[in-house]
Amino acid sequence: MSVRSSKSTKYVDSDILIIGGGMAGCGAAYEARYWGRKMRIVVVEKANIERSGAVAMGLSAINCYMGLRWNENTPEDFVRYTRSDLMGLVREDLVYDIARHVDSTVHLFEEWGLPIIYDEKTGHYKREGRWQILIHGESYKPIVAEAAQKSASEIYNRIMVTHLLTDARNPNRIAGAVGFSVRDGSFYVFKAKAVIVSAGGATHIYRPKSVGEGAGRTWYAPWSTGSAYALLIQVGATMTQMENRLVVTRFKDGYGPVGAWFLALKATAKNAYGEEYEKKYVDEQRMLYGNYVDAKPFPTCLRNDSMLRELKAGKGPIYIHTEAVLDTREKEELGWEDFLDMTMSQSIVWASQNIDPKTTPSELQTSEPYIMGSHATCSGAWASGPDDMATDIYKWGYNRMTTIEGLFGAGDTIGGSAHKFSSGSFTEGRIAAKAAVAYILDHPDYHPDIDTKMVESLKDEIFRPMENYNVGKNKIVAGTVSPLYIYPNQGVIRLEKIMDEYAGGWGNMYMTNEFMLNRGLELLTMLKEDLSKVAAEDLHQLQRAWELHHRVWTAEAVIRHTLYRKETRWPGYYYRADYPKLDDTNWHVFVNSRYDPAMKTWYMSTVPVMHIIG
Ligand code: SFD
Ligand code: AMP
Repeated sequence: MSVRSSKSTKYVDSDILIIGGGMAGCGAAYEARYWGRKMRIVVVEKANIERSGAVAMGLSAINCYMGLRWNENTPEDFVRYTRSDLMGLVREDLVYDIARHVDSTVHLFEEWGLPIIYDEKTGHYKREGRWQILIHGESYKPIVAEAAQKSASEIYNRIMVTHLLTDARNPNRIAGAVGFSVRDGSFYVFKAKAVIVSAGGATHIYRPKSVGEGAGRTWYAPWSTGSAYALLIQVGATMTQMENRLVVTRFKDGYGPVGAWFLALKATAKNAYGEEYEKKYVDEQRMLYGNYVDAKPFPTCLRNDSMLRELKAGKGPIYIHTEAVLDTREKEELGWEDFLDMTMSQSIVWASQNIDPKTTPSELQTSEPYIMGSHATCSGAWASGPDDMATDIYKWGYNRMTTIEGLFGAGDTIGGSAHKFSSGSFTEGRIAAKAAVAYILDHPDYHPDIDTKMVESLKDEIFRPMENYNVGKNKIVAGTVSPLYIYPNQGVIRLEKIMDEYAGGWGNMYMTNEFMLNRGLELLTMLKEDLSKVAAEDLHQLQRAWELHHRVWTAEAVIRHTLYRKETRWPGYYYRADYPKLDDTNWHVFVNSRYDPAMKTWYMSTVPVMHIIG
């Protein structure tokens, strides 16, 4: 009996289908229930919503909070900050929309039991930095998930969504999705009147710095596998800023975040000779990148750029001087809790390398690139903006609707709007869900029409890796090298090598050019051919196989976008050696792409960046 015929098919009907129960997905479920009281709201999650997504381990800060009730900031200020941090290019309508709503999300989190730290002197939330507040956040995700669990009609855990389904009568209209249970192997067909994709960002596209004992460790979650991008790209949704990959400065080896150390504890970073270096290269940077270097705070990518210049000059290692700031018990606790709440591996590295942060500085490094829409970066889907903010070119439908009718996105999925973080992603989920409810109410006669032949052929395709294994394993006596197939992990390693060497990974100091990108694309095309030969010995490996597919699609979009933008817009994230300057005359624009599934062709274009906030 073939593998596919041994797997039962289960149909699930919904009004709203939410794919991915992370921060944005939980926000979407909560808000969809508020507006769509009687609607059938279904969440499908590849892990278990209680501890899934980037916040699984917890967080020690909420990085997006305005403090409007205490007049701490305005949404306009936030747009200006985000814009200058992203070297001028953000969708200001989307950023503003999050800024004006995000505080109410944080207040809900507190009401639901998230311990937020207060400043005894002011009575306000204790600030880590201008936009960030401190939390005791080890249980952040279970607290937020509880609200989603109470709101959704049903939550399907351990189902990996592999493909979206468009309507049989209209290929530009969403109708559902398919996937499989990682536990019992059932094939699931979800029908929906509106779909919200909130499936997180992408790691392991580029070769990580962690190898050997630490293999697999990354700063952003290793289970962020690019589904949010691949699902959308394959049905023809327009994507934006996929070249804006994120590189973050992190504590070496454990990838501990730096925000609490720089902002709350006021630690400084110095080269091996004890010199501060961050502003050392400003004159050279201004010549190449213009007045963006004068922004306060100094943009995230330029902070990386300064560090990379210092390392190239042979002044490494770079140290963060934790020992100079942990002078009270309170600060010492804050430092340790920062990692114990959010990145335990960093505390483990300290313990295993005999580093006591009270006496010894720690090395910093820049990470491998990640693809995300929620941190200091804004890759993702091109989305319609809010009614009262968006200019005509940014508005063709409902808020946060992609260019596919009825298909919405939130969090890492949506491009053009950086610095959402956990709170902004949940908020964007709420915004998208409210719009999705309105969309359904405005189209009362719509019933999803699914092409059963297409669904059957997808079932074949989804279980093919297990079929490949059953047939091909007979050619192997021992080991993992087969003449007939590759394992998902072998595919990921090949992908990471291609991206690292040709598309501006850390192995090449984030440098690339047209020749390298074209060669990378060639090798990626060969990897794509081999995807039909991926083998999975069990359901876990089947999930890995589909995660590999999603990562490869994401990588292709990254290369195509990087090729198209002929300038170096975000030094420190990547450099086009053939266009080393930031070029505002020609490239003060968004780069958009669309893959046409019928023609199997990519189309690239640019869209103006409209400055709505002065
Ligand atoms: O300090 C499928 N983030 C931080 N945000 C903050 O507010 N404060 C911080 O302190 C932050 N830091 C930080 C952060 C993340 C990590 C990993 C660390 C430190 C170590 C960022 C936020 O976490 C991030 O912005 C949001 O979580 C983004 O939300 P969203 O919803 O876009 O992504 P998600 O939460 O990862 O959820 C995605 C979900 O989708 C599921 N999924 N389900 C079904 N089928 C598929 N094919 C699927 N593919 C994915 C996932 O399982 C997941 O549940 S600091 O470093 O900046
Ligand atoms: P990180 O821990 O690096 O993810 O950063 C957490 C938050 O602090 C993000 O909003 C960053 O943009 C911000 N941040 C981190 N380091 C600095 C810095 N040196 N100056 C200004 N903002 C920073």
